[in-house]
This record gives sequence, C-alpha cells and structure tokens, in this order.
Amino acid sequence: MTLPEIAEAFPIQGRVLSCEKLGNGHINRTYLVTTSEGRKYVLQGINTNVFKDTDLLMDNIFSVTRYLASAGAPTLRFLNTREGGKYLRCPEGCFRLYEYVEGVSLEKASSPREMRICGQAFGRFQSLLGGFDAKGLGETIPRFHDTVKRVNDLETAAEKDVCGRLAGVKAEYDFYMSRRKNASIMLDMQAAGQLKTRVTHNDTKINNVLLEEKTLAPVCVIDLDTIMPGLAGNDFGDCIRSGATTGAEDEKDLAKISLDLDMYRGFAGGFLSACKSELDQKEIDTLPWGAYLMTYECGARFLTDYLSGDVYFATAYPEHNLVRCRTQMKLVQDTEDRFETIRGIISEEAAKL
Ligand code: ADP
Ligand code: GN1
Ligand code: MG
Repeated sequence: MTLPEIAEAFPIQGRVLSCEKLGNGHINRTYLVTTSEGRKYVLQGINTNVFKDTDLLMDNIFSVTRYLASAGAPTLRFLNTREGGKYLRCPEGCFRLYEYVEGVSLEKASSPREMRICGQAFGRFQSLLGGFDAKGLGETIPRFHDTVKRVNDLETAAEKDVCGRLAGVKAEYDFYMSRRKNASIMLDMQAAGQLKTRVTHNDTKINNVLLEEKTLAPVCVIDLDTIMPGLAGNDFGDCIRSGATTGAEDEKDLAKISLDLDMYRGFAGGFLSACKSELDQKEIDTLPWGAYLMTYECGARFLTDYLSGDVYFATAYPEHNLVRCRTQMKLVQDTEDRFETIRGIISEEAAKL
C-alpha cells in the first residue's frame, strides 16, 4: 500500500493531497498528511522493533488520551481505522493516525523562558497523570529506565563487539563503566519504598512537547508511546538532558556543549510550579539525580547502539550514535562538576512556591 492509501484506511476528511516527513524523532516514521478538505493529520509508522506488542501499545495510548480528554486537558486525538481498529496492520508495517496539532516542537530551547514553558507542560502532564490508574497500563518497553540494566546491556554489547568498533571507543566505554555504581541510586530508593512509583511519560525530550508558535504557550505533550509506571525524577531529567544544554544532541564540536544552568533553572521553576503539590520532598530532592541519570543512561544507550551496529535509534551517518554519546558524556561531566550548585537551584525554585 502507498502512504496515501494507508492514510485513507482511516476516516479522514477529504482525499490525500500530500504526505511529507515530519519532525526529527529517533523511533517512529512520522508524516504530515494534508487533504483536499484542508485538514491535516499525522500518520505514523510504528517502530515494531522497539514496541513489540502493538496492541498493548495502542491500548495504552487510547486509554491515556481518553483520560486526558475527559479531564479537559489538551491531548492528541487518534482516529480508529474505518474497520474500527486502533491502528492499521498491512504489509508495509503498523500505522496509526491522529490529528495534526498546530504548534512548534523545539529541538533545543533558546531561552530560559522556553525551558520554563516546557517545564510547565511536562509538570502539568505529570500532575494530570497523578489521577490515572496504573493498573490499566501495560509496559510498552520493559525496564525502560532501569539504568542498571542499560549499563549491563552496554557491557554485553562490548563483549559481543559485533562490528569491531570497541577498540575505537575505549575512552567512552570506560567513562560509562567507571560510573556504574551511580546507576542504581534511584532504583535502590524505589525498591526500598522511599521513592514513589507513578504513571510517567518517560520520554520527556524537549521536542516531545508542542508550543504555540507566536506566544510559545504550551499546547500539548506528544509521543505517548512510553507512558508507563516510572519516577517523577526521570520525567524531570530527560527534558533537562535535551534542553538545558548549549548545543544539539548530535553536535560534533564538544567545545560547544555544556550544561546551561539558566536553562536548568527555567525548566525547574516551570516544572515545580505545575506539579510541586503532587511531589513529596524525597522526589524533589532526587530531581538532580533524575537529570544526571537520564543523561548518563541515554549516553550509554547511544554507545550500546553504536557497538551493536545502529539497530535502535535512527541514524544519518555511521558515527551518529557515537557523536550523540559524546555530547551526553560532556553533560554528565558538567553535572558532576556542578552538582551542589544544581541542588541549590532546585531548593531555591521549590522554596519560591
Ligand atoms: P518519535 O517516537 O519518533 O520521536 P514522535 O511522536 O515524537 O515520534 O514524532 C516525531 C516528531 O514529529 C515530533 O518530535 C514532532 O516534531 C512531530 N510531531 C509529531 N506529532 C505531531 C503533531 N500532532 N503535531 C505537530 N507535530 C508533530
Ligand atoms: C528517543 O522517540 P524520541 O526521538 O522522542 C528515545 C528516548 C531517548 C531519545 C534520545 C522510545 O526519543 O528514550 O532519550 O530518543 N525513545 C525511545 O534522543 O527509546
Ligand atoms: Mg519523539
């Protein structure tokens, strides 16, 4: 089937005029569909290598979006297929379709104000999910933010060294292995009952929130594939990882990469203003760890994928995952060097509320 034929398996208004690639996600294949009735939709080819159980994935997404809509919150609106399914399975893969939301998704924030707005959006999302019953959700990627497992996976990939790339990345590999003891900090607290397990987004990368183009008001949180039980600190953390930085995730010149504490403060202020009342003191205290661990984990995942032959993240050139891994290392190092200052920022922003 062609992409227009796939889109027309859903009850869209009008005939398909165009299907163009949309955004810069690393996981799914995303297209903007425009129709003869002037309507816009997003058609997504689901990455079934990453999400093995498409029924469970789409059940989760339909129940979360229904819940958010009934709470009056802005959310994505998915269409059933003409035959009533939650997605279309065809020889070309599994596809879902939802209404396009006018707005911009930032690859990087350019001011603390933008970070504050993203913080409000993800904080509000976290707060709304506080009322969502986790029992109705399946795990779309088991142990997604189990950082200990992620480091073990890196070690296994290095042992296998299927592409013979390990010899060229010894410094990067040692960087991750030497910090291995940090991987369990939040998981140990969670296992000891000291950190609450919540329903979280788990992929709060800055380009997974849409903002109104002119006013930058938050419009909608997107990319709902990984909503599962998780930790508030991780949702705080991934947006810091991707937004509180002076360069792109795949910047080759590491001199251009550092942790931006003004951006960090902006995000922390926005996030806490929207969900501080939901969080307990232990959760607030671990926010800096969440940011540290999301950066460490993501870098380890990029390196694992590089060693495994680039089988998980979309890449544009052979060294892409290695370049990404190195920017995350720089941010991990900066976070370690400035950890006490960061703790102070969180306390100050929390005390303002
Ligand atoms: P991935 O899992 O591959 O990251 P996403 O669902 O995040 O997939 O979509 C990829 C990108 O497509 C987003 O980062 C965003 O830029 C764009 N996008 C997705 N859905 C919408 C939408 N409803 N409206 C506008 N842009 C969107
Ligand atoms: C992926 O799907 P996307 O591009 O928003 C990944 C995140 C990583 C991120 C790194 C399901 O996010 O976990 O942090 O890339 N999503 C999944 O850029 O693995
Ligand atoms: Mg995304």
